[in-house]
Amino acid sequence: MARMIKVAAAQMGPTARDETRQEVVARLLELMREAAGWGVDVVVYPELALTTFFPRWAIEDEDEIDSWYEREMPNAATQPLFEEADKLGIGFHLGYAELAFDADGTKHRYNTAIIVDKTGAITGKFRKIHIPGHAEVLDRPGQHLEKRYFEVGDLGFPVFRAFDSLVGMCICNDRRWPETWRVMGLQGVEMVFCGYNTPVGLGDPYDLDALTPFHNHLSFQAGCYQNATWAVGVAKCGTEEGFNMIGQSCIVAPSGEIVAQCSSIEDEVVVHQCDLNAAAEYKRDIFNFAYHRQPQHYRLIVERTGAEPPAEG
Ligand code: ING
Repeated sequence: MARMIKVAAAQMGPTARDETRQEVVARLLELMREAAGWGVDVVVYPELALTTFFPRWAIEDEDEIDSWYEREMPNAATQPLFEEADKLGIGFHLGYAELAFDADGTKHRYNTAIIVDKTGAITGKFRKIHIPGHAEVLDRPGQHLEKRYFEVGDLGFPVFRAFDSLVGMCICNDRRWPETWRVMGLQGVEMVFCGYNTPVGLGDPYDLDALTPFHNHLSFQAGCYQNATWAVGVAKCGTEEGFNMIGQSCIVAPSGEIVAQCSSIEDEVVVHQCDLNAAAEYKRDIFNFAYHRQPQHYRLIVERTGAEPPAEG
């Protein structure tokens, strides 16, 4: 029996520094309604979808820094998104900057993403673990100061039951690290939502910049194939406040094939009907740990490294 989930990658073009949350949410609603017209089950938005990519600036004033974050979710600005999703009967994934407070009032800043189910309830939260860039301003054309603005996520890489599936999340740089995919893969993940804001032209060597689009898709395709999962990778892209960010939002199958891809660097929706059982085929066959990871396969590892095979059973 096929288990289908129709997903939309809701790519965003540039968001200006002075664009209000209300103006951004109006764009997100437009994308959601277009996706709903295709009959999707879930809409996936980018990383930091509510604001411009503010870590490109060294901001000193604490209140100004905090103005880029959400203190609660939903809130007045984002409530219309939850209401529209509930009305349309679809779920969504949203990336945003989260301000969180401990019981003793200690403040924490995270690069966060949530899964909202078809009833408008938040059924999953993830906080970005691989925080790229720098904490200090470097002598280069553009800055990438995420280490200045976000703590390392403290929620691990959980996999949630959602949309009749096992769904995980990662954010941007997380997708480049094999551990990200493997930790979710070992939990049986079938669908990964990943938003990204990937700048180029900040002053890295040209050969690195030129390969950024290739490395973007390579990360998704390898992660999906080696962990037998679908993924939806969604960009905020285009020339945002003078700096370029890549698009190429994509939907990737457990085979590693890109089955849908945005062709613009603007707000754009692409959709795909994903057969979740396609992931199951790979888990049952080529990536069947129980069947293929046999003790005798450890022989070479043991001979070459002296490593002890795992205890039997
Ligand atoms: N951005 C980038 C990313 O990992 C980057 C940082 C750009 C790393 C290009 C390597 C090459 O896609 C975020 N926000 O993580």
